[in-house]
Amino acid sequence: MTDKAATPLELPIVKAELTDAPLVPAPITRKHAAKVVVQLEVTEVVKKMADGVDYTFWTFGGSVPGKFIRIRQHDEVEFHLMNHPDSKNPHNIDLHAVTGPGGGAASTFTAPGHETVFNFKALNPGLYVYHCATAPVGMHIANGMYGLIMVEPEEGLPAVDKEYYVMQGDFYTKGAFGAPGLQPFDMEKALDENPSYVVFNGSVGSLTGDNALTAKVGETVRLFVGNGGPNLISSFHVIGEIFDNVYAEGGSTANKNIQTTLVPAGGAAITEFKADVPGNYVLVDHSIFRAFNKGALGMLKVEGAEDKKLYSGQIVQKIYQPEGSTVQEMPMSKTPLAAVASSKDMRLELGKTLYAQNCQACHQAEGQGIKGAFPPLAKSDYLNADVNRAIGVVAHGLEGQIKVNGELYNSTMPKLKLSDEEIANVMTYVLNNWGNKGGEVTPAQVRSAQATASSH
Ligand code: HEC
Ligand SMILES: [Cu+2]
Repeated sequence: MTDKAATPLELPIVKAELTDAPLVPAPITRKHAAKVVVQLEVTEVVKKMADGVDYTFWTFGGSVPGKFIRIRQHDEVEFHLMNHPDSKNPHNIDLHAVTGPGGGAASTFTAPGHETVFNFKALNPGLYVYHCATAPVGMHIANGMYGLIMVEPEEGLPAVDKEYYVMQGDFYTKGAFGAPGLQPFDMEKALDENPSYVVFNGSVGSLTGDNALTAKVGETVRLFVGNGGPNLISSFHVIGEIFDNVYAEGGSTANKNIQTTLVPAGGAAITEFKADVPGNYVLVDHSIFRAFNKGALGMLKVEGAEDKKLYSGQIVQKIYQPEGSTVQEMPMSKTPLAAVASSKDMRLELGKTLYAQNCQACHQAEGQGIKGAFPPLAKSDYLNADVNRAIGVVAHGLEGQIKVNGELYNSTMPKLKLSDEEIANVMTYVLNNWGNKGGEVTPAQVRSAQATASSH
């Protein structure tokens, strides 16, 4: 083991601050180069992939993605890679910020219980991915061995109010999405590029509920976005925001006014925007089944005063009657042209379709919800304890904290444009499925539930 690193005397020595996602180290204020010492430890650990689902992750620093490293252009880095004695595999590191063979991989092959050291000079500024490059490389990456290193330009990055670290990855488990227990890696699915999970920051729900990112109205936000892959390209998007700047592929040129930015496997992007309007903003891979069905969904909560000029909220909801017929406000209790159920069976049938069209994207096909984002309707204690309250939720939408089956949710259910008849049908369907208590909801009950709900 070589431990003496030729330290040019003129450079001050700095120990790198390393952070776990979604946090990033403080911006660099130095106006000169330094000798930066990075100490990164590889561990193989069982952690949560999703509610009730565990996975043996291989990590740079204990979690996925690996520690965020922040240095300055022209810094000389003394890089230490330690592999924990409990590891079962050798590992190494390829940093895309390195100019040199294998990005460091050739110099860092490290057996369990060993440490390797190499030096490199950061020649180019930018946001770079690092990853393990030990064979089988795909498997090491698929198990979570990636992270980001930011090489700030000499002049630094423009100041912003909030900075966060978000990194996407695709995971291949023997069981399907949500199948419980400790899930082994599935090589066949990985070869087919058919992940069971696509997530931000290593697990389903890592950026939702209590883990949501936060900002205040008026603040500027910078997201350091990476994609570890191993296979998928991310169409990174924040629902309801426009990126003022995107440093595409982590480089030095800012594209302006971007809706969705492509983040390649083994690539990165820096996105910046101002939080102008309060509310919940959902981070997604806009290959949208990945977001709502495989986990690639996070949330940014923006708090502060509303500005109705920027965003009014819904101001009108009317019946639309073309061909010159008079347009009228929709009365709360009138059912427009929708089919009217004449029996409970018919209600169940109509409700099933309504559920698929209006609810399933969030609450999922079997009403199981998505942990941390969308509460379950299956065996929901919240629903079964008070059906009228649940009718109110569907009729008016819901914001604020609720507890469902012991889990807290603090999110937004939108107000849906459903008639009393439709609410009766979909609620009857929900109540008679997935272990719920049964019964029939009639349009009359929907009307009276709404009357009570709006009176407090
Ligand atoms: C865009 C996503 C979305 C859609 C679509 C949606 N919901 Fe929700 N729903 C939520 C969220 C989020 C909550 C929790 C709100 C909170 O945290 O305050 C919720 C809460 C609920 C609750 C109360 C909590 C529980 O689990 O019992 C019920 C009942 C409910 N929704 C029923 C429905 C029905 C029925 C539909 C379709 C007609 C529907 N939702 C459509 C997101 C959605
Ligand atoms: Cu490895």
